[in-house]
Amino acid sequence: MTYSQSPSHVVESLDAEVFLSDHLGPGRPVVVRGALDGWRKPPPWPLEELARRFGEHEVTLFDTLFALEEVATFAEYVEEHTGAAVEGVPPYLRWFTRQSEEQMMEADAAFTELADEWTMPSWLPRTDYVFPPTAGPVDASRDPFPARGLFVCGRGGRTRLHVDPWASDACLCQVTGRKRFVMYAPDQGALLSDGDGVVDPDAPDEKRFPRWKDAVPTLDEVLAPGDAIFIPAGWYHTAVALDDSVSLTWNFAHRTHEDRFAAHLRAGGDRDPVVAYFLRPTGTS
Ligand SMILES: O=C(O)CCC(=O)C(=O)O
Ligand SMILES: [Fe+2]
Repeated sequence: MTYSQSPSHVVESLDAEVFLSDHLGPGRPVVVRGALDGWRKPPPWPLEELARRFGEHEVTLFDTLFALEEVATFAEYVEEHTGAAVEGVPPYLRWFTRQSEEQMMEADAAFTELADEWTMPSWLPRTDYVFPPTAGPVDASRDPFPARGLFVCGRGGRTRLHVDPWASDACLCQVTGRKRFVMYAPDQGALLSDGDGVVDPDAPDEKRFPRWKDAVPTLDEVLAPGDAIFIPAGWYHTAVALDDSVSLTWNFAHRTHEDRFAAHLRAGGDRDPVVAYFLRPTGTS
């Protein structure tokens, strides 16, 4: 019997050229161990310290997908939903920088304060994004990106299986705690989705998704503090925090995928408020 070595989805280091040719271009996920080495404030960032710094800020709490459930202060969240005593599935603190006109509770001030303490992994492109549109050098630690946020959840917090919007790729930096990530390739979609929704593998509706168990994940890995993961457009992914967790994340479309992003806009994607916000004519706010 012969078998070909499947390409590795977990690496100990990565350079920009290989990222472009093997991951960003073809749309292949990758976990990079130690990707956050060199941060001025090395992971893990203790939650208590973040609570001391940002405790008074109002933040948005979500369910296990993206439904806004509650507004609380950062300190209230850490107090009520993290630590040893917490049981069950806590709400999920997703604190986004500004990405639409109507957004509540933006994290911009906190990101400005944190800007010197972290940096985008070195293998990500510095220039030539189409979403947000930028020609010159950018760094997600300083510059706006869609869905750029500080994600905090107590142990057991999770994000249900989904595909990210905007035909966009994403990067997630795991800063504090361990997080299990499971990913399915886009071609598993016929098994995982009925067009209106996606199966929840933790509470599957077998009638609605009778063949979901035939879907095979490509990646099932535990991220540790200091790791980063690349989530290509169209990939199904779900995550669960194995410890109290802090992640930094953002979405983007790079010029490499300009045609795909343009097609998304033509198909009506330009009416999305986040897309409209980032593509608004310059000179307006
Ligand atoms: O880290 C997580 O919980 C998943 C994040 C994610 O996939 C998202 O926000 O789109
Ligand atoms: Fe996602």
